[in-house]
Amino acid sequence: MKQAYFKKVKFVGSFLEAPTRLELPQFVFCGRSNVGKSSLINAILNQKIAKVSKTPGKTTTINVFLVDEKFYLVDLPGYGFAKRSKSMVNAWQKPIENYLLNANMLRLIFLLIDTKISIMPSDEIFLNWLKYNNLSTVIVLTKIDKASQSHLAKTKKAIETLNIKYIKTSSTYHKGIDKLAQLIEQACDISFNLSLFS
Ligand SMILES: Nc1nc2c(ncn2[C@@H]2O[C@H](COP(=O)(O)OP(=O)(O)O)[C@@H](O)[C@H]2O)c(=O)[nH]1
Ligand SMILES: [Mg+2]
Repeated sequence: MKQAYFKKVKFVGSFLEAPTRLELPQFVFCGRSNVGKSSLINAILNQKIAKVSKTPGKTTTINVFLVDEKFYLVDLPGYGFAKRSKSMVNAWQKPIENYLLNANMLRLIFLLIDTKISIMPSDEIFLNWLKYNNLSTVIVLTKIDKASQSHLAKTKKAIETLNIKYIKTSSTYHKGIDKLAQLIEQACDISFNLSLFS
């Protein structure tokens, strides 16, 4: 059932470089363009606050939302959009890397994967980078409503070899959103241990 998990949401702003020194816990959403980041944020917050677009590669800034004056959700620009010039792809990396490595209150990184498309080379590169830098990552499988059973089985198999926790979601049908909201809520606590979350 659809319900509001969080009450008060404030759009902090769009940034070219995310503020690394924030005083509250931060949760980051990243993944390839069009994977469903903005839709997922809207589903979690139960309002249309993040822009959803049919054209991939629209969000090129870092959008920050403050929730219940308790934590921040950070919507990163999508990567792996072929129509962008190579220099844009490189320009994406530096400020993001800088932010992820220096954010003082970063709690979890949600890496979104389209269930039907599965893990692409750009996701793999990014996942390796996250692992190398010891950043707590949870995979969010998106658009499960669009994936067949065989797509889902194939994608699950690919993820299980990575040994990373994952949550299956559909923003359209509000599936898995409660679990994600719960995870965010729990991970605000400094003593939270991701390996114990199920
Ligand atoms: N069927 C389906 N479509 C979705 C879902 N989530 C997002 N989309 C669609 O996927 C497209 C890209 O979504 P968006 O949230 O803008 O992706 P972003 O580029 O990662 O922020 C839009 O056309 C959305 O309507 C979902 O759960 N199910
Ligand atoms: Mg977006």
